[in-house]
Amino acid sequence: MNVLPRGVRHIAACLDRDEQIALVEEIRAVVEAAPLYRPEMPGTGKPFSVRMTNCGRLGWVSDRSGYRYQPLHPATGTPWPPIPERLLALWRSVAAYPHPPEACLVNHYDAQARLGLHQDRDEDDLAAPVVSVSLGDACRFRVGETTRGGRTTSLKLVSGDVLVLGGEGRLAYHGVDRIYPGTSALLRKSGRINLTLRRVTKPEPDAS
Ligand code: MD6
Ligand code: FE
Repeated sequence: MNVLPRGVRHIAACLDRDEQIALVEEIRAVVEAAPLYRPEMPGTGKPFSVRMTNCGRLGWVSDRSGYRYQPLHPATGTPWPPIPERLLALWRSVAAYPHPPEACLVNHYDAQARLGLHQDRDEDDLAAPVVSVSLGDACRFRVGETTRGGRTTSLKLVSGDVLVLGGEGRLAYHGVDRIYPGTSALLRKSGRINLTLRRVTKPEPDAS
């Protein structure tokens, strides 16, 4: 039995099948307005194997000049579509944080795609957790400590699972080792979608 690092919470089967179906439809509409594109590694420009887009006021992007949040889609130049209400409701129920998320990164994995170990640290407000939702094919997810090279443990994330990185786990290293193709029939084609909800800016001190 794997013990997850402190602050890392795996909520298995958080979304039932009907909720997953409804969410996939909402994400389809997001992707129609803001097409998936392939980000590039800062510096080298090496393409990611994962394709990405965003919804929310801000979106996370990566290109040769670095990682950042920005209000416009890098290819279309238009604002990201809004975060679906269903995801805002999920955030309210699991984030234990009194302000709404501002960004939702949409990651799309085909059977070969991977995501290397990384920390999510491009946000100004590290008091807020990152909340992620898995849809479609299962994956092997790896999560470790807050230092690179620390101990890691892996878990299988399946469609409908939610993972929360908060508190002491907010800066835990994590990544996706592999996809298990054909393990879900949720999406029309095989593949995996992961949605990560983030608060980016620090709220005004007196606002709630
Ligand atoms: C993924 N997830 O599951 C990638 N980041 O495809 C992440 O990078 C992630 O699941 C922060 C918090 C939760 C996550
Ligand atoms: Fe991440």
